[in-house]
Amino acid sequence: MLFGRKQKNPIKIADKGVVEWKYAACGYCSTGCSIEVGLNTDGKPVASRGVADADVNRGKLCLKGIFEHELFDSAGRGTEPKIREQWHQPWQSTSWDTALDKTHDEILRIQEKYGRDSFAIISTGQMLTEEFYTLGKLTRGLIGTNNYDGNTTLCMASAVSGYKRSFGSDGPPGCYEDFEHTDCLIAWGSNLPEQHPIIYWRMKEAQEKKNFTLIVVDPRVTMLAQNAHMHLPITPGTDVVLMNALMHVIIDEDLQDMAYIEANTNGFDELKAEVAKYDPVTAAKICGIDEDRIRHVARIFAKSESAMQIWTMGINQSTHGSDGVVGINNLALITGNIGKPGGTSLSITGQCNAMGTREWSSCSGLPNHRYLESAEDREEIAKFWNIDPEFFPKKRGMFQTDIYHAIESGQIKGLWLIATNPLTSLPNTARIRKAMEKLEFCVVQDCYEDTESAQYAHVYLPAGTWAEKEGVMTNTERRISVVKPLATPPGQAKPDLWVFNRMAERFNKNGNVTFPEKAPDIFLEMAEISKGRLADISGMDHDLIEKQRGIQWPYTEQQLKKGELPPQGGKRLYTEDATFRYPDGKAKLIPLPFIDNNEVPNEKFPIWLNTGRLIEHWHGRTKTGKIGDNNKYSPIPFIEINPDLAHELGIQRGEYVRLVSRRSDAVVMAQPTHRVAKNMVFLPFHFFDCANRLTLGLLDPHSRQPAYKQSAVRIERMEDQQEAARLSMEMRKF
Ligand SMILES: Nc1nc2c(c(=O)[nH]1)N[C@H]1C(S)=C(S)[C@@H](COP(=O)(O)OP(=O)(O)OC[C@H]3O[C@@H](n4cnc5c(=O)[nH]c(N)nc54)[C@H](O)[C@@H]3O)O[C@H]1N2
Ligand SMILES: Nc1nc2c(c(=O)[nH]1)N[C@H]1C(S)=C(S)[C@@H](COP(=O)(O)OP(=O)(O)OC[C@H]3O[C@@H](n4cnc5c(=O)[nH]c(N)nc54)[C@H](O)[C@@H]3O)O[C@H]1N2
Ligand code: SF4
Ligand SMILES: [Mo]
Repeated sequence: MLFGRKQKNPIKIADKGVVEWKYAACGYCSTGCSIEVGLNTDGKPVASRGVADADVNRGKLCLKGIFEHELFDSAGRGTEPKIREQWHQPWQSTSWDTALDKTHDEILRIQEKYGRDSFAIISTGQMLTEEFYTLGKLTRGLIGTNNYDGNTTLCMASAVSGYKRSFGSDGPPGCYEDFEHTDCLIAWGSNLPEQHPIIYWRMKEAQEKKNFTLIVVDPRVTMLAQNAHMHLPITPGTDVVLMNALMHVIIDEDLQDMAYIEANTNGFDELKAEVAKYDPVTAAKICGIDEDRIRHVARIFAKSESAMQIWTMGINQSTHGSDGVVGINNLALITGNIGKPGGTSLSITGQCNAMGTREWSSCSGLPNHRYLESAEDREEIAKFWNIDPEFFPKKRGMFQTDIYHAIESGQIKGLWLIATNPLTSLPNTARIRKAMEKLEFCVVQDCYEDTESAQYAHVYLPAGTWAEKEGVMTNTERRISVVKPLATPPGQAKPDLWVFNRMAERFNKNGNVTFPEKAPDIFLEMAEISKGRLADISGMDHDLIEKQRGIQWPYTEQQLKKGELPPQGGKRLYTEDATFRYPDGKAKLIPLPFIDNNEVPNEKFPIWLNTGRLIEHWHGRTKTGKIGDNNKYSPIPFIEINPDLAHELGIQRGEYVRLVSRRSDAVVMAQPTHRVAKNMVFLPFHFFDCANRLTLGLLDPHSRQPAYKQSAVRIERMEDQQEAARLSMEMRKF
């Protein structure tokens, strides 16, 4: 029977007058959906739709992708370069030449006065790969500061560090197709339906067909948790304890894959000795998951023919984020679940090109996972770029999170921010503000001029974004997709690549280093130095990538010639014939003693503060805050609060409350929901000067990634609701 009416009205979609559809890949999250943007007779982008024959999204798009064409003429876009002597003075419009000359001169002045590393450059996961590569060449090859890092330290650093420690190299070994082959999936700290809606759809479709066991580890009842066979509402920050306990049970009951362990790993005995300390009874007291459930999950996981794990920020953003990743890899390795269909340890990445920056930006090293610490790697790249190898530092410089501390202490005097907005995204923003005020020179390169960080800039460079530019991006499953320009940047704004090339001219006076102007040519240069590496892309070029709607690396020249791989590239790493990247080809099993070093609730600050995201918004909302169809869902900062806690505190739905942490306070609206337990609130971090006023952000010792998900607050009722509403308004710039 049909609900309601006998005949359904067909959905009517307004005719936007599209006369041509143009191809791109989505510029928001790391899922890597293929999009077509519809242009009307004036060539104006007026609609977006999913590409049916793209393997990733198979015609689907989420709420962000479907309105992405509205970005091009959204409010706040920067249209001309700007300049001023002091950060608190009014801006003056200027020419590109003046803005770039000033930036060049200030970089040199600061480096000459205070040393090469006193000028820092912070990049992003939201540009195109050729832009990353060019910025890397400029920074490492000509400017020469070692304090060059990306916002990926806030995001993927723990995954990178964990992969390196376990496998000897970064690089997620699995793919989305693994969902179709697996018998058991553990999702650690990942809100897949909201943050990667199309990966979720791929997972859900596979699950409906195969009904594999889905286990979700997350302190909140996310939509993923609601759909799971088992939801483990873990005590925040204690995942490593649960991992150790699962391995304890597996080894205790002899469920490990000894043949795989012996052939492919080192360190089993040391791991066994460590996990012996984490019997389920002891572990349950720390991680809050009862002992029987721990045993049950361990058995299901180990006995599954193939079992996979995915994770996102619930693991990475912790004081033991890197250990959490190693723990996931340990679990996968001892059960032989790497490199086989449905058996993998797949980090779900975040930003559209977080992978591209890991591979090509030279932020923590040199291109294509090469190390500054390796003389051979330095020699190879110096020769290729035509520079003196001695110009390269011999070890990596500061992480992004340490750069701000160095500004605070006066070691760093100048900063170039590219496509990142630390005033909203870094923890404990009061401290970041103070640091920014101390800079002698700051240049902000952003597609929007109304970002919080631009407040502290002396020069603003207006950039193009997404499909105003040309280049490639790599998604979570190592798939490279191409973006072709279908609009021009507004006013005088320019693609980031153009900006880097113009800066390079200023630093490359003798012309020793070449900087190709066009993205397809830069790609060929990258392909050349990728030969024989893990991320070998020598079989690809822009045209082939577009034709295939994305190709997964590795895809080599030889494979292209022999037609060896399926046309979409290499699905998995570390398959039977491949080896891990340590010299002996074996992976490392690493013991993980748990150190309880988080900020935890106490009498004065009795509530856990958990921060994260919503489906409709993107980070600091520079984009989605301006798109009505996204912004309408949550235009104001709010917390998820347990109804019993709200009742106890005398707080009604829709009232404003004050959250107070040891750092500062924030005024937000209360939205009671059973998604969170009585001792926790969840606060989306999308709003300006809000969530990160409160967070502590202790750093992971390996990855230097902040623990955004674990801090402690108290909640105060506010009598004067009108005043509260005004204060809360201040926390949303748009
Ligand atoms: N709509 C939208 N999509 C996005 C983004 C966006 O801003 N908006 N950003 C992109 C980016 S850059 C990223 S990095 C990803 C992030 O994607 P996710 O990591 O999936 O998103 P988050 O909301 O940050 O956090 C995920 C979950 O971690 C849980 N968590 C908190 N503490 C713990 C803990 O101690 N243990 C465990 N196991 N879980 C915990 C939280 O309750 C939350 O449900 O999303 C990407 N996709
Ligand atoms: N409390 C809390 N804080 C968090 C997190 C959390 O879960 N909780 N998550 C962390 C994570 S995972 C991440 S990834 C960070 C994100 O932190 P940020 O990188 O600071 O966030 P965005 O708002 O995406 O900033 C990107 C900036 O680049 C601009 N931009 C976009 N495209 C382009 C382009 O093509 N060119 C140029 N030049 N500019 C462009 C945008 O306008 C925006 O100002 O936040 C981190 N902060
Ligand atoms: S899932 Fe991610 S890549 Fe796909 S349309 Fe949504 S935001 Fe874009
Ligand atoms: Mo991220």
